[in-house]
Amino acid sequence: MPRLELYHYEGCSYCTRVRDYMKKNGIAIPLKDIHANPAYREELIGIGGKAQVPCLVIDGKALYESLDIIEWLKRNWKAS
Ligand SMILES: N[C@@H](CCC(=O)N[C@@H](CS)C(=O)NCC(=O)O)C(=O)O
Repeated sequence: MPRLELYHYEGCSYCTRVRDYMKKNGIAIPLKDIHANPAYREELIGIGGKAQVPCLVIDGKALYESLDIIEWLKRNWKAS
């Protein structure tokens, strides 16, 4: 599996959509809350160019859009 990280924050409904999908499917990915830790927000802007969440970072590349993230997980997630 590539290296994965999900940038998100609590209270973001699009993030909840992705986290709920992950929970339902037993998917564990390191989470980076950009409100709890403003350094993560800066990190995300450095990677993807904007602070929009959710964003799944796949081997250092940003994938924005909750539905695209879920689709990517459907196609690619394999528990290690
Ligand atoms: N269409 C996007 C919407 C994401 C979105 O609007 N996220 C909000 C938080 S709930 C956000 O990050 N807004 C700040 C920004 O876009 O810079 C998705 O489905 O992921």
